[in-house]
Amino acid sequence: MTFKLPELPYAYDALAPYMSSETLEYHHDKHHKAYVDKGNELAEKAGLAGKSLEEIVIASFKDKSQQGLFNNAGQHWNHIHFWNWMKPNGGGVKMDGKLENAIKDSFGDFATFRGKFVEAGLTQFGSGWAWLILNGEGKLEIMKTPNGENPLAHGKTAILGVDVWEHSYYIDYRNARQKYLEAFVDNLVNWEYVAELFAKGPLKLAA
Ligand code: MN3
Repeated sequence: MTFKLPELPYAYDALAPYMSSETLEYHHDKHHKAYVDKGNELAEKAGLAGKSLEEIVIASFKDKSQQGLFNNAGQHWNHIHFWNWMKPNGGGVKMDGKLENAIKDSFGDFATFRGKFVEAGLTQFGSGWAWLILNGEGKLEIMKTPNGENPLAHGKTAILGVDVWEHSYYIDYRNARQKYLEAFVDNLVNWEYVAELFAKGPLKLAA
């Protein structure tokens, strides 16, 4: 077994009213579990079962014959982080000073960052993710990707990401993706985890 479904780092009802226990039960117990199960099956078939998740994401993204494995491994990586990118009583502007400075330095002010992050999630047509990434020059940038794709596959360092697949918001927000994204930034983001990833610096990947 290469991939393992992690436990949620909080109770199913801990993120209400911004994300309901019904959403978390389906999203974690059904959707994430399906990526883990299918990913294990396909990693085994591809002879990659002994590799790390990061190695499998990168290798399967490069090899177009492994699209199915990439979709599931990418989504496994995305969701492991996504659960940690949220916490009860999260969001807002209170965060580590170095991270706060990097946001101001990169976007001008927090409101501009918030607007661009929400816009990226809103304009990702169909399923996908919006990201805050740390580039090699220490600046932060916004990125969006379709389906299971992520910054890691492109050799980039994600420090925050939000799932904009309908399964992440349709129970609580129906079609109002913007309201979901605003609630994510204002009430859910675990800035401690973002600061932890920011402090690690850009990914060092073997060439
Ligand atoms: Mn999802």
